[in-house]
Amino acid sequence: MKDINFISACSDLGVHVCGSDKGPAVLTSNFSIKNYILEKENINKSFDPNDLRKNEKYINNFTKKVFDTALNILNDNKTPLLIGGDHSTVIGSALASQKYHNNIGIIWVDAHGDYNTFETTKSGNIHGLPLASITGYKCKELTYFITNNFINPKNCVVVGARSIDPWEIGNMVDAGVTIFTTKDVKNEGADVIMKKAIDIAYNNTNGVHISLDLDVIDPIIAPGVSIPEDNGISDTEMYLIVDEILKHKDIVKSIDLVELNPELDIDNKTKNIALNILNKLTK
Ligand SMILES: [Mn+2]
Repeated sequence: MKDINFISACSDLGVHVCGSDKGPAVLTSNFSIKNYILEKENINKSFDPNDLRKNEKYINNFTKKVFDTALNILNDNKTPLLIGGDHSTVIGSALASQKYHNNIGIIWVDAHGDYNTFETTKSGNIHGLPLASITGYKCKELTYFITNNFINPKNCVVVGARSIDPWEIGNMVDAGVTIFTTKDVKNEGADVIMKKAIDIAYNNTNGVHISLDLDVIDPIIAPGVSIPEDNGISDTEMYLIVDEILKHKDIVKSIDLVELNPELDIDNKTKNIALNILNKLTK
């Protein structure tokens, strides 16, 4: 990890719940780190339950901006740290890292699999599709600006999952993604699971992209997320995951920290955990 530059990915277009677009401003205000602020377009966001491609066009426009920004940071010999925003915003950051470093793995720390496709999504919320998109598993519409330069799903590891749709798990098994559940983290230890994840993601690759979704943490501890899932990992376990990232600074090429929703947070609990994570990563 070289010098970090922030990308403020101020978009909540990937989910029907509003507010995660406000996350970056809340988290970056006290840092004196170069910060590329990307705003979503001023559109009427789709909330139509029958719309299974909600805000697709505008998410694609946003993804291309993130991709170009992350690539600029990498070309400048720096490390991009994207702050979301909902999880759909990282399609551009992960694929920029893949393009620049030419063959990387990815560790997706998340309560959800984010491995739906337009064929399997029931909500039409595109923040449920980014990992499939990044690993080139269908969803080609969401990566229209890139051809054949995706992260190999065999180098893709999900950590902390506890809410994966049955039709989504079929996609993950088909693609060859490795899944470590919340139970795995609790039983074996967050550090042990992260070491295993890094081994898989770094196997025959040039580095690893890390994507941290705050909803992996239990919503009693971190309530400020758009789609909370009960029985998550603790903040202590989250910090152990971050400490493992720091122990592997040489192979970690790019990072995301997403899904803080300040409008749903209680007593700044989630914000403070996110700030602790950012302080560790930028120290
Ligand atoms: Mn996610």
